[in-house]
Amino acid sequence: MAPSLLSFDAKPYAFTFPLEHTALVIIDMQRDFLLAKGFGEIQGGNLEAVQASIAPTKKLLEACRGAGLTIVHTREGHKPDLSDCPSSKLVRQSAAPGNTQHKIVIGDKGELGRLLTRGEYGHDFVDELRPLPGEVVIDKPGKGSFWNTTILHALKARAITHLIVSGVTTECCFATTIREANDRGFECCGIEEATSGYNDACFKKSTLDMIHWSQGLFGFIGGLQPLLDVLKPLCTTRTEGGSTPPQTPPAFDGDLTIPGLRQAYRKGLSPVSVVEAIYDKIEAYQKVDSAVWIHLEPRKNAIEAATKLAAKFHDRAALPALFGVPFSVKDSIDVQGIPTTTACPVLSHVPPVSAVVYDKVIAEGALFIGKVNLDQFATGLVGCRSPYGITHSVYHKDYISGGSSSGSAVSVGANLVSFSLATDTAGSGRVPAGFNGIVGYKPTRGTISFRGVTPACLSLDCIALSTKTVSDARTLWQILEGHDELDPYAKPAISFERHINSIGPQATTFKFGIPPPEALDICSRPVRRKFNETVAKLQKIGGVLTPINWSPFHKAGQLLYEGAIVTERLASLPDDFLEKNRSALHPVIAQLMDAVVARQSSAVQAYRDLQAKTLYTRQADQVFAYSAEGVDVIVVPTAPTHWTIEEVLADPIKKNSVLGEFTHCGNVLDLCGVAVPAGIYPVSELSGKDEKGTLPFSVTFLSGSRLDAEMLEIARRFDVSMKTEGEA
Ligand code: TIU
Repeated sequence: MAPSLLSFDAKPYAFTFPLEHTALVIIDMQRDFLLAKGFGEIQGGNLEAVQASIAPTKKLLEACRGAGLTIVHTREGHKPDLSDCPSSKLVRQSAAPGNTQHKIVIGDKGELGRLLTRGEYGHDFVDELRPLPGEVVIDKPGKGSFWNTTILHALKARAITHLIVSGVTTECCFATTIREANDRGFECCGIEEATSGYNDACFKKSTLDMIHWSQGLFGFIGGLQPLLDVLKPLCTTRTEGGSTPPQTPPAFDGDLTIPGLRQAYRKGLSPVSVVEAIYDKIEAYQKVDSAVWIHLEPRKNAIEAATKLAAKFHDRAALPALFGVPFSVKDSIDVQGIPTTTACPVLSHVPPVSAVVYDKVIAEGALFIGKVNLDQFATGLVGCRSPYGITHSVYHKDYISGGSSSGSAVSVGANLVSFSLATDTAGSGRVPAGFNGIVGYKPTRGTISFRGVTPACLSLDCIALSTKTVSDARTLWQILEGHDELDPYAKPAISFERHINSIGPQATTFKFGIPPPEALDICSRPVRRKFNETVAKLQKIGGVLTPINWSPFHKAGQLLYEGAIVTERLASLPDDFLEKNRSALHPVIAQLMDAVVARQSSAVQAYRDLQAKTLYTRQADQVFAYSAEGVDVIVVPTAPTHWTIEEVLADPIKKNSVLGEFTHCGNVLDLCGVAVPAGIYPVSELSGKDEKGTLPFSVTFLSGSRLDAEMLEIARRFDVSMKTEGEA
């Protein structure tokens, strides 16, 4: 459970770092700084001095890659129009009286292209230190790496708290970056041989001494060899130049998690073997549940895609992040050339382009397997509202799969794919995850593009990710996140983020709130029991239970369906849609739509509801860590109970609404949330009948807008502790 700590000799004392929370940052190893005729030669000449760190940095990079550390490469430079280059940087030096050195400035044409200009030859990395796919590249306009870049967000997203820092130049960007990182809470250790500058004889010792002076004013400075010594035993890749005897490619062991597959692929597993194995499983599962898929790619197409992928990436040490990872897509998300039905065949359309999320995972090497079932129009939390059939929980054929992302959760829960692209408006990603023993993550709205997805309720819709583990959800989030200027609901890229705590409260303890006892009364007996166990488990892993104001969460949940806001569900449909298509709709959906029309909500009511939504959002903000009394997360049961299919069919609307008790507020209040498996309980405890079988229990972690990184880290710790230590 505790992260594996490594330690090596450094000044002013040994640098101790948690392997999975540490990144190697390589500063500005660009041609412009390291090669003749670049920007650096103009700055300081003495290329021999600055080039001294290339070979040691290469050794360091290989050791860190081998040990599986996060790798970050920074690159200094400017947009071609120089709009991000202040005059202080552009002309100060050239304006010096008597200047003969700075005859050309940033943006001017030199022999390696325009100096320090993005896209030019000189701006790019030297050949020895090129990034591999999946490594983070940060383009920075300043000397420090944190000004006007996404580096803090990228490091937080990966739960990084410790940095090993290298690169050029010692006196400039290396030192500035360590000072900036220190202010943001990172523990940094610079590596002496892996940094250099233009005037090392004069500056290097002083610069490094200043960093560790006074028992570590800004951080640590260590030597290369002691670090290599501690990393060496962790190396999982072949040493360069070493020959390996011919091996039989490993067989697929059934592990569909992203790191599990990655490891197997690196050892030579063929993606074709994975495709063959999962198609065998899919065919067998059709007999268990025939309602999972709306469109299944023919086996031969998937094999062809896997074959092409294997040929494209033959260097198994340099694979893209999702190489050969099979996935399904909720059938409200566009895939070019394949009908998007939204489980309503009359509305089906064949999209000319794919949704942004689909393109992004394909670009990282993921393998598309098919499109999966959902509650019609992504409306419902049950999985019983589709003309393509009713899916059931992977745990029990009589119990619902949950919805609306029913096929997404089942395809992951039944081990047919590694992940599914889904959506979540009122709980559609979280509830089915809970009913199938998987993770359902709903990031802060507007941080992943919604372009190419048929809306359910556009101003509240959100992409959701169905995965096996919290870590997989986090990996996908990092790939999918990004501002889409063509998505009107996209949030701007983050410019300000809270500091991190490398050894402080976030690393060891966290504060969490739960609903008050009366709010939990709605839960079934096993859900209450398992929830109490979860609270105890959270306390065991460092959670501090803290009282919260539950009222804004409860009221926001009610606002979703009991006010005027539900009318937005009609806003994405043509005005005469209901009259024309009523008979083609699923009867429960038709009944729901009729009820919305009958409500005749006025514009006055709609504005009152929007004002209430704003008020509750502000009140919920107060609950999270923005204020001193704030909690890091709220923890709720994902759903209050688990219905049978029969129970839902007998009372479809009421049974559905109960399920959203703890999810409805999520998008109304602009929260992020992740449902995580939290054990199982006997079916008999729920039904009261003497019967065999188990059902999954799930808790959801909720946090404030854009606090995804913090929330996922707490959820990940819980997920890992459940998997390694079992239940409380
Ligand atoms: N001028 C100088 O020595 N360095 C830089 O401008 N950038 C970095 O140090 N990378």
